Amino acid sequence: MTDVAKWAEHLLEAEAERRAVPPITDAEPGITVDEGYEIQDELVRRRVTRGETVVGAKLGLTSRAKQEAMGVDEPVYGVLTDAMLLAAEQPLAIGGLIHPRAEPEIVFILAEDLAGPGVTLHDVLDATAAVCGGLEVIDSRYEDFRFTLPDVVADNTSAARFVLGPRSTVADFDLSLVGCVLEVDGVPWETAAGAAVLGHPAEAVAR
Ligand code: 0L1
Ligand code: MG
Repeated sequence: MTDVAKWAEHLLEAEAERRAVPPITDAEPGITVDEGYEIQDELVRRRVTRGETVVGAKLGLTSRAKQEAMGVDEPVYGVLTDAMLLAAEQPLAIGGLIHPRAEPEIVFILAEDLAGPGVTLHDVLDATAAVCGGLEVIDSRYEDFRFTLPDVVADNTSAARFVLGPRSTVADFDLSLVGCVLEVDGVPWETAAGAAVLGHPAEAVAR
């Protein structure tokens, strides 16, 4: 039986001390994805106990490219709190993180809660008040971003910081056709389309 409290505390300490640690599965190879989520739940409970508020959820590993890069075969979800939210013009203090990476995201701002099973892409679009582009800063607590699926789930899917762009309504465009250009110092670095996210970004939310 996995010691959920021990591993949740271990990951929170690694974050607080800005110290990358070996993946949990190095010590406990048999840990399951469900146990990973139990550790994540405990970790989030501890964040809330220390004063943070849950403000949203994040989906990770939703594109085939990212799944292949990480050697996993299913999407994952994590929890976002107000302590992770950066204001649009706020510089990111890199020194507060271990080895941050940035990811462009499509963000859904929901007018009402969704509860499964059986949520469809159209249910998601109906429940959506607005969408916006966002940047997520992930910061795995594991050495060299080396992890298995249960590890990354336990680590709240590497959640660290996020920033939101201006809002639009879903009626304005087809999200599967939305283009994304990630620039570094004004130089285009990567491009993608909304369809890279399971065919349609709302499909990822529905799952
Ligand atoms: O948000 C993401 O897609 C990242 C999920 C966790 C995997 C990673 O740390 O790259
Ligand atoms: Mg992400």
